[in-house]
Amino acid sequence: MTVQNLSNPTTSGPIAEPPKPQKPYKSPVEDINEDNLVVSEPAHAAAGLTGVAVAFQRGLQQGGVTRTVRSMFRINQRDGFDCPGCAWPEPQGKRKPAEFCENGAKAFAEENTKRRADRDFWATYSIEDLRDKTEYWLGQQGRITEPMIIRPGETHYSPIPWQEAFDLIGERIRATTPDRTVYYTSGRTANETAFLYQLFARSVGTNNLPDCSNMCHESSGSAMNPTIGVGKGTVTLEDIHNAKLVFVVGQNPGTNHPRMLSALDECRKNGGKVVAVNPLPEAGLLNFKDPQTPEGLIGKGAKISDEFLQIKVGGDLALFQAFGHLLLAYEDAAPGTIVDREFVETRTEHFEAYREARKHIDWDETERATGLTRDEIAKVARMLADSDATIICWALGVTQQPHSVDTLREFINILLLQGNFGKPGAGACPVRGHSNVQGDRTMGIWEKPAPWLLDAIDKEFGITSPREHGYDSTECIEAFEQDEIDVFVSMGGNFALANAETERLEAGMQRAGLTVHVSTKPNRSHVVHGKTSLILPTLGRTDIDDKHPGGVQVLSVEDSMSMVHTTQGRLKPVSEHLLSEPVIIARMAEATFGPDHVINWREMGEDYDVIRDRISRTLPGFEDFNRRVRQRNGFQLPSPPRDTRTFATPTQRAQFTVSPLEYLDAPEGYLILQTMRSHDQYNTTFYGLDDRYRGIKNGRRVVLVHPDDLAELGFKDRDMVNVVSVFRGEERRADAFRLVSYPTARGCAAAYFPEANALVHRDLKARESNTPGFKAITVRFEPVDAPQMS
Ligand SMILES: Nc1nc2c(c(=O)[nH]1)N[C@H]1C(S)=C(S)[C@@H](COP(=O)(O)OP(=O)(O)OC[C@H]3O[C@@H](n4cnc5c(=O)[nH]c(N)nc54)[C@H](O)[C@@H]3O)O[C@H]1N2
Ligand SMILES: Nc1nc2c(c(=O)[nH]1)N[C@H]1C(S)=C(S)[C@@H](COP(=O)(O)OP(=O)(O)OC[C@H]3O[C@@H](n4cnc5c(=O)[nH]c(N)nc54)[C@H](O)[C@@H]3O)O[C@H]1N2
Ligand SMILES: [Mo]
Repeated sequence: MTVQNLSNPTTSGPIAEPPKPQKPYKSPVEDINEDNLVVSEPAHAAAGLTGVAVAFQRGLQQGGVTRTVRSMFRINQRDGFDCPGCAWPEPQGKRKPAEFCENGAKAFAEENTKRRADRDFWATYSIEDLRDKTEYWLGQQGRITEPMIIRPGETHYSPIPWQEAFDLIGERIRATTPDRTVYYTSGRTANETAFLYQLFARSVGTNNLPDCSNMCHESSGSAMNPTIGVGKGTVTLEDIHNAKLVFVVGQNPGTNHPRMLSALDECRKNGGKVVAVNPLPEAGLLNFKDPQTPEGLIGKGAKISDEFLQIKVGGDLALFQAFGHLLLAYEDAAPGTIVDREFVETRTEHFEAYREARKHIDWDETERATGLTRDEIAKVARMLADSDATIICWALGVTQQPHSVDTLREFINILLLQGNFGKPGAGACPVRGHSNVQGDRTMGIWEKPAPWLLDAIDKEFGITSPREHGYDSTECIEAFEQDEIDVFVSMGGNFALANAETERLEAGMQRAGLTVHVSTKPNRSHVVHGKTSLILPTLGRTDIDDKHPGGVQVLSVEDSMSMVHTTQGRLKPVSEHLLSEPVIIARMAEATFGPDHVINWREMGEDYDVIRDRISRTLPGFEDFNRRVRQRNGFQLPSPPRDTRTFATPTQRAQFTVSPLEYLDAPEGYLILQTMRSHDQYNTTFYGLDDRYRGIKNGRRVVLVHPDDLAELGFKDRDMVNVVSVFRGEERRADAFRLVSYPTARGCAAAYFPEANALVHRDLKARESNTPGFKAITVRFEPVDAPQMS
């Protein structure tokens, strides 16, 4: 295998002395100084010229002029790379010269950086030093350039040749039992990589395949699979353009899915209406300045939402139950005008139970749960009644709470009531996060695999996959703590920092025998590592993958609307020692199973067409994968609700469901805290310190609180506090945050992910999906004696 000679010949074996840097290493950035926090008025519109300017500036800082200009125009182009920014689909046919998005460009600039966390970096800083740094500082050091290892008793990571690293992994996996090994996946992982990775885990003999989806949209799948027979969205981009009414619930598209704003704008231009449901008046939900048009660059911008329901955190279940109540009341008043009877009778079940349950409503409690008035709710219920093509879009604002699955089932009820499946402009639209998180699940990254999937894998590859379910990401916290994990492999991501219960998880991870991090940049998980730890540096989306006998390789991804298409990097990698993810997996597998294994790993690492051929024989919807993925725009995976108004549930009918009312009610003196992303971060990677739309700059340890709540709790704007969460009588703490007076809904607060993750108890999670309750934290504030800010 040609990739074999990528082994780095210049490094040594175990060392006693800390390595010495060959040349002095200097960090390109200062770490965050929270005293420099600047707070200004929140913005009322997203994107526009500032966005373009910021994106190019970041690109130039990280990558230099040529790399920036050459590559920014290849984002989301037919022969270019898929934007690593988010999973929103690209418009087809009339694709603009560059579907430009500020945050997509920043994601790209981060990866495309010329900064290097090379061996001098690792020799300069000890683990103790690195543990004191913020994630911002760690990530800004740039791309990792060669495999690194730290062994028990050592203070620094030092280089290790690739083959030695693979041999060590193989040895450790063989030395333990399969159920004591875990394989985590972050959602940037491409289809072919994901397929190979799950095959590796199952060949070892475990379904321990936790993924970032467990912390993200797992609740969406848990609600949708049993009710409509699929765990994915049922709309296309065209549907968004043609809908009469689009809900955007619990989502901040101006920051996290900026290209979605173009689609909402188009929907409104076609006469559709948009309703935003959010505790925060997010800039992108209010107005949008389309950077693709001259007016958008300099003008005032277009309105995005026709109605904005400023809901209390956790109030969405109550809101959609109220919608159901009102729609049924309108139907009673004018039979045959609201409910799509033909659809309900022929395609669904349990409507009568639903109707019965929604007959009565306690308006006082509904108003308390939602923080909205009956009139505000009725106004939007009327819009629903008047629409014959409604789409509900949602994201994390409704997936990370104890009652999330109930909330999402209530969304499905509302859509079913009016027959909003399988017709133009209608359907369910969970808006995914990581650019290939949906594809990873399609490829079998799932700790609770369906039996048919394992049967198909076993038939194609001649292995016997284990049937027992594995750990999800939440269960791993406890498994680490109980010493039940010997080997933890991480395909991308930053498991320690992204998950709940930061302190206990970090302590737990350090008890594992071996942690393996396939990464592009330094992160927190690398420095709260297992007893022995490997960092394996890999190619990113934008890097060319050409060290193969057959030349350049392409990968593929699936977006939020089930479109599968290719992605291909063009840039010269920052180091000649990087390996692609499929090659890393193939070589780990070869080192684990030896060259005579029933699966020919080497062949798949060399030629991704071979992986695709085998996927096409294993997974439905991927027939003729190699040819179809190379067509213009790729291909769309089938969806029974969308394509044929059919539902692959046990009875072949969609299910109405009945859930009791539930919401988050903070006791006296407490607020409900949600955690969210700033405009200048990608999950645990911080691009910079400017949450521009919310007016928060140069600092991240802030808690946004309504001015009246601040006054009621006896605090002032900019007071320094420690945040204390309570869950089942247990407390968790996160120290030294500034309170910021902010127009959020009453009774709620907001802080940034991941600074606030330490507050999330591991049992605070969504029932049924196990997703951490990142948007459901009961907190109080303790005053800290600190100098007041000017
Ligand atoms: N630039 C950038 N893009 C990204 C990411 C990134 O970090 N940076 N992350 C990617 C990933 S992995 C994901 S999953 C997505 C995340 O995309 P989002 O879901 O938009 O991410 P969050 O920042 O968590 O925002 C959640 C929104 O829900 C609102 N919210 C909080 N609680 C509630 C509630 O109880 N009810 C309602 N109705 N709303 C609520 C918050 O005010 C906020 O506007 O974005 C993806 N895209
Ligand atoms: N409090 C709170 N916590 C949350 C959330 C929240 O809303 N609130 N959201 C949750 C959600 S939605 C998600 S998806 C998770 C995210 O969890 P993860 O996906 O685990 O975290 P990321 O921060 O996206 O991972 C960043 C790291 O990925 C590596 N990386 C980047 N690109 C590549 C690549 O191409 N290949 C490889 N191998 N590595 C790469 C880099 O080393 C980088 O440090 O966090 C969850 N945690
Ligand atoms: Mo996510």
